[in-house]
Amino acid sequence: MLEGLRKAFTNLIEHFSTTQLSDKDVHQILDEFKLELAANDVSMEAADRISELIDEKLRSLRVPRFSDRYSMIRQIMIEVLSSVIIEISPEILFMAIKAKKLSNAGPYVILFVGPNGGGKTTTVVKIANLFKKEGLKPMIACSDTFRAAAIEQLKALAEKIGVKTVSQEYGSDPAAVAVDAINSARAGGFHVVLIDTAGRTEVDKNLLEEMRKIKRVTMPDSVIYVGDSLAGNVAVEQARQFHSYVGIDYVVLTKFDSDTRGGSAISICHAIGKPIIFIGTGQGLDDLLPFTKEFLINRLFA
Ligand SMILES: Nc1nc2c(ncn2[C@@H]2O[C@H](COP(=O)(O)OP(=O)(O)OP(=O)(O)O)[C@@H](O)[C@H]2O)c(=O)[nH]1
Ligand SMILES: [Mg+2]
Repeated sequence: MLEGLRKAFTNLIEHFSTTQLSDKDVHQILDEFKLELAANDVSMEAADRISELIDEKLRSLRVPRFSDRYSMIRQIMIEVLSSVIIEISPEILFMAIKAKKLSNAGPYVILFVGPNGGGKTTTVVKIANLFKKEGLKPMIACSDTFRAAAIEQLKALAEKIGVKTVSQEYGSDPAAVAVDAINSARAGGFHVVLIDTAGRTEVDKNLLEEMRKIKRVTMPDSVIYVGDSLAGNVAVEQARQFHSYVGIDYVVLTKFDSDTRGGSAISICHAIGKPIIFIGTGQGLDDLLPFTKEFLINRLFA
């Protein structure tokens, strides 16, 4: 995992810490570095920004005699990467849900959106499981009324963790299912409603419109975008489109356990300016980790 990115940064640190370089050399090395980033799913825009920041910091770097140039340069890379990645602690979300619970203003509503097969349904259940562990009462709305077997899949997973679901027939209005769930959650004293939706591609305007309608009708407290870390630059474009259509608050990146190149984490943050809250690390319902800058930095600069 992340081997390519790690190599790109390690090479760069070595180049800059062992040689006295002319401006031309610096530019050439940074150009090669950008290509390596791009080969590891970092978008060109994000790669440009990272190189620009590194260049700026290198220019103002003064290395005192006898000090360790290598670790100073390594520190620059860490600072640059930290400034591009956006993290948020799940605690913030837990606290927002608990605050709404205390104010008796009805359940906290979270709308999950994302492309086909990105991992929405699994992630909804993983997060509901976490909420349960936090002492909250979650309910799940089966608002994917579109894909064959979507409702059965969600119900079977929710049953494993003992979380209640609300569903209607296939083909029914996903917004109506969500409203139904919110009403029964309110009546039953549930604290949070997680709305699972059908996967859609960023080019399918009808489905994107439908997603907008679900948002308009349910007025969610948060919208979580579930993206596939393996989808590379496609994931970035998708996130951008979803963000412009519905507005995203948090990102979950799934399939981090697979052979991800890792760049999409950097690119998505850069493209939409929203934080990653969790990463999915497997198909099991406990395979979810809070996302932190340290997670990435430790793996890239260990
Ligand atoms: N390895 C791995 N597999 C995952 C992860 N998250 C989800 N999956 C798998 O990815 C596949 C698709 O997951 P779903 O949760 O059904 O994805 P979805 O976005 O709901 O799919 P649609 O409803 O068809 O759009 C399933 O086989 C999941 O088990 C993850 O973090 N790691
Ligand atoms: Mg699904």
